[in-house]
Amino acid sequence: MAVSSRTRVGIVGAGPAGLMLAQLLSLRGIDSIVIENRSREYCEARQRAGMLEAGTVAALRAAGAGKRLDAEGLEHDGIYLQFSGERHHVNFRELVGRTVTVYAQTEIVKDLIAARLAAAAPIEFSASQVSVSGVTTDAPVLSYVDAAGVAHEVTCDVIAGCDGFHGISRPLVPGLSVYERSYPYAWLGILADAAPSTDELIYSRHESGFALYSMRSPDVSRLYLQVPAEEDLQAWSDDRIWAELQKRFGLPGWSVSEGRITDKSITPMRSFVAGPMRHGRLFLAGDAAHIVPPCGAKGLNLAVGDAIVLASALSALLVEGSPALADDYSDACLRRVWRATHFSYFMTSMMHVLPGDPFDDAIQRAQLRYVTSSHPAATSLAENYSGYDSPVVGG
Ligand code: RFL
Ligand code: PHB
Repeated sequence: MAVSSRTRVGIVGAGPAGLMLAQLLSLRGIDSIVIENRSREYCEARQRAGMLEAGTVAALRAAGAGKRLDAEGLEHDGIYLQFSGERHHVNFRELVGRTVTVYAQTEIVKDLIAARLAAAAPIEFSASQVSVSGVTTDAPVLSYVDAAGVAHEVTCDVIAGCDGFHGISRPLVPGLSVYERSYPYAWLGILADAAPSTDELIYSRHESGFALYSMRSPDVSRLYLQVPAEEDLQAWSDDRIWAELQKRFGLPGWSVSEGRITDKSITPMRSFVAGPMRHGRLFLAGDAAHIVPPCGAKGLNLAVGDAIVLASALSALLVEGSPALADDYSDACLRRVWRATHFSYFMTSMMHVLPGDPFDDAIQRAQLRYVTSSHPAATSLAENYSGYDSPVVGG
């Protein structure tokens, strides 16, 4: 016999989308439960995003999760774009009056989990057999087996599918339209105990391939290399990685500072948008509905944006009995998602090298020349990178 309980919102997944939604609902006095199939340790250590739009920073502050972000986040005025042996700064603060902030997704997840636990609000890690039923009724059920092996059935008003790209929620939406693009390359990412030798991120297009210089703190660098899709991580010794990074970023008198590599992984690249993001009483948010390639740093920001829009929509629906925002949820999110999908595609296509394609090579360098020399073109890049049309908490 399963243990039965009731809450207003059942949230599947304790990534940024699910945790932010839970936090925003709790600030509005709406009860929820978060069910996660991985352990807390795993969720808090999973290396992913690092760059936050201005609107995401404001939203985390408004959600009461901005204290450590304000103390430890690294605020940047812009980014560097490097190509043909030149490095150009694109200054977002000057161009659009906004900045961006480096603060790792791992830290956001830790901060939001800590807030949830401090409020003694329900969150289950290491759950198994997670399933959702009855989403076209007004009492959908979230079922799972907890870490101790006890089965639970939680009757909810609404279910939020925040369970990432490989979750169980998206397949529950019938007649989904899917738009997809894969790219013939991947990113090899490393984390290194090395003080960054740059003050802001460098996106470098080199004839050997793209490279990104990012960071996590004044002592830790996060670096990425374009590698072929399906690349074998074993083919990349630490020495080979550093040599390739030095080559792709190197400028006369400047080099990458090296250190101990503490994490190494390969990420495939994909653009994916699925809609509608709602079926009955099931709402999808974040990577469960859309994926962007990481060049341009949009994925985490989109996930937080969905959570903000969904929290307002569910508050109107469940507290005021007004369905208008919930009915508009999918369209409102998809407008923002498609803008970011185009921007990520634009950045990815401009920066990555397709060997043996001289036309592509010339087009990319012409585009890079344009965005680093034309004020309107640089302004467009700055507007998109720093966050166009970000939703506002409580808005
Ligand atoms: P997540 O983070 O994948 O969280 C989903 C959670 O759901 C859990 N789950 C389940 N739980 C219960 N039952 C099930 N059946 C479940 N199935 C799955 C999972 O364990 C997980 O905890 O999705 P969410 O919340 O939508 O957040 C999305 C972001 O994580 C993602 O978009 C970003 O990390 C993308 N991304 C970046 N985004 C940025 O905005 N800026 C960046 O700088 C940036 N860099 C990156 C990135 C993603 C990367 N990788 C590895 C994909 C760099 C990389 C390398
Ligand atoms: C990161 O710091 O992990 C990062 C930053 C910018 C990107 C992608 C990833 O475009």
